[in-house]
Amino acid sequence: MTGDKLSDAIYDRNRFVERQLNMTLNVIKEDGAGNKLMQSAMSGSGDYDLGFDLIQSYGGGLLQKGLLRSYNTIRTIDLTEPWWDQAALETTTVKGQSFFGLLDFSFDMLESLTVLFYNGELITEYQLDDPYELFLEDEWTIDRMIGMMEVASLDVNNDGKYNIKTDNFGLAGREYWFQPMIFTSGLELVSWNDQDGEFVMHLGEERFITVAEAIGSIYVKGNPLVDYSDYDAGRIAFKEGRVLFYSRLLGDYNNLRTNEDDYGVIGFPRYDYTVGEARYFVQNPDALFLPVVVSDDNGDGKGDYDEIGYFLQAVGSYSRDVTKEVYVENAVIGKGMRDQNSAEAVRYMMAHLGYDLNQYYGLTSILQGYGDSVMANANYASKAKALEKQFNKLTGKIVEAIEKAVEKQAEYMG
Ligand SMILES: [Ca+2]
Ligand SMILES: [Ca+2]
Repeated sequence: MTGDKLSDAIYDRNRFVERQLNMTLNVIKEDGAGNKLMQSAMSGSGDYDLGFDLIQSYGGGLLQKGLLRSYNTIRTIDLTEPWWDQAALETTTVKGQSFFGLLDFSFDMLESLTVLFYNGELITEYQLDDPYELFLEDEWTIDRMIGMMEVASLDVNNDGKYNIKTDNFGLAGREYWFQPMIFTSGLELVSWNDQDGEFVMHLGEERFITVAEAIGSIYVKGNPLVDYSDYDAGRIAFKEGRVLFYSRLLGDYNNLRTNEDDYGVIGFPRYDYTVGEARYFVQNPDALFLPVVVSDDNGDGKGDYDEIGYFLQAVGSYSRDVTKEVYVENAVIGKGMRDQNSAEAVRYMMAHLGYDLNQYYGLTSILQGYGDSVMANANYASKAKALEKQFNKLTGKIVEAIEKAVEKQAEYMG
């Protein structure tokens, strides 16, 4: 027992599940989990039953090498149970297969949620609208945020230049591939079309370009209201009360606890309220990965997939009922975010998570192309055209890899 409520709750959970299932959880912490899992699966040694690492370290590599098994094939798992993240399943399931284990287990998808911290003292000082009130009134838009950023930006030392180390900014922090406001605006850069059996890139579509241009008007190179060139300096500037909005992951509240200013947490704003439901972007979370070869500890001559399934169902169910609430109350509400409104905003975001297929399937060049257009705030349609061939080639390979995986998995299904 460590005295930390969340650690204790996770410890209790693991012991409970071990007793219930008469099993022992052997957790090995080492760097490069993806590589270890790959070696284990390729050699057939089955040293690991599950891997846990960033999704970007698996989707492009292990999946395409045919070394991952989808959770849909495990007889003892019911993916419709609520502890499996239904938004993640809906977004990342391709050809009926889901390879990404995002369930109530570690809460890393909550830690990796992109949010805006805001400085409450600056809101008061400049007599700005409270972002939470705007959010409640369905008026929390990109335009409103830009208006507030304009008020809060100031060339403090009056040298005609904006420097994150000396001046005041509307927004600092990380840009997360310029994705958060795509998601809050009800859009996504890439999706899977199950009917046509293909991935679709939305970069060149009219509504997407309209929203991307609004995002680009914030992040375009040279905009004095914003600095995302130096994350450390941005954090310091926010702590020093020189930044109105600070863009980070929810888990970063740990770094802000010494902040003497009053601060709140809000989701990114959306383009407008006419189309689509807002979702809140989860940046490259850790997930559980199931290799194509696992151990046979009970010696029945078959890989222990059924047993792994029992484990995931038990750990997911217990986490959802007990551990998740400890996480929310202890970590999110208890210390970092004093304001009850922030806690409410966070709860809303947690119920509307958004996941990006580019990160799951290794389509980094597509993200890069979109990012380049945002930084220039131009050429969206021509960039989409230029990327089309590459996109079709890359995604064609993914579809092939998944089809191969389905064939291999049939052995287990019998
Ligand atoms: Ca200056
Ligand atoms: Ca077995």
